[in-house]
Amino acid sequence: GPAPSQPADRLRELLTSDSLGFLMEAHSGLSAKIVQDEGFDAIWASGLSIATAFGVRDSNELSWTQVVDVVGSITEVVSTPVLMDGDTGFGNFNNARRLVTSLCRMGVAGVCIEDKVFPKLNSFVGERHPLAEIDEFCGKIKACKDAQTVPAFTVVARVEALVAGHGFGEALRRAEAYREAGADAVFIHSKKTDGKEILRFAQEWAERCPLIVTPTTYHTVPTDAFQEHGVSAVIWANHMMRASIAAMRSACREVRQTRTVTGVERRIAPLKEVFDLLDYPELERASHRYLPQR
Ligand code: SPV
Ligand code: MG
Repeated sequence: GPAPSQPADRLRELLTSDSLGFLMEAHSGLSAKIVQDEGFDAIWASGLSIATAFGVRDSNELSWTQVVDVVGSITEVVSTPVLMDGDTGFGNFNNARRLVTSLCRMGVAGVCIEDKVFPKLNSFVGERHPLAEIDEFCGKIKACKDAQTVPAFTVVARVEALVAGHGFGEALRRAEAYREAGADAVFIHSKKTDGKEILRFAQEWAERCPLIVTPTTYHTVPTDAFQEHGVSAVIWANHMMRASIAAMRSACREVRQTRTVTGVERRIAPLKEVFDLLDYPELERASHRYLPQR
């Protein structure tokens, strides 16, 4: 039959097809395996979630190689395409293109770079984050596109103008400049809760190139509205990490208070699930095949 398509091809297909695609966040091999098991189209390797899993802040407190190592531990164990949150590209055009060549070697499907300045701070913390100059960011996009060694690799340009309080016109102007610079898709971000500026942006954007949204603060907007406004993909950006904090907190507290694990036993994953998730049965079969049988 035909060769299986590569992750980069599948991410590109997800972004360019007529139906709305869904990316779920992962921040480790384990969380990526669960996302894949549950049938998501693609994985968002979230900067916030990866930093949080290390116990540090989403402000480039991890080195870029630490983040890339985590992304590599994800691509090693899943076949689902991975879109890496590349923050600002960890520096100027040169740092960003070095990132892209590393990701191409590792089988990562795409990278998202945002128009802020290094060191960035998470979009939901503080106000009026400084933005990159438009021409400087366009050069960064061009450098990334010129550096990719996998033809279908996707470079997403993330527009922070709305989050930084610069208004709608500035957001549109930047998105258009980034598209002209060669971005394969635009990620428009917002921290408003009603989602109105996102739907308005999508309407005005009118499918000039694939558009990605991240309904974290505006999660009550019905998902169908994104499809109806021509959005290509939705990222659930931090929900695996937040689910794990809630579960760990609750179990940890109960065990501490009751001095026994019996109470939490029925609501934590059984070890059988752990072993099935990591395919221990395959090791058993392989052992029969490759070890001398006595
Ligand atoms: C992330 O998941 O790290 C993101 C999305 O960049 S957000 O936290 O909404 O900025
Ligand atoms: Mg991020």
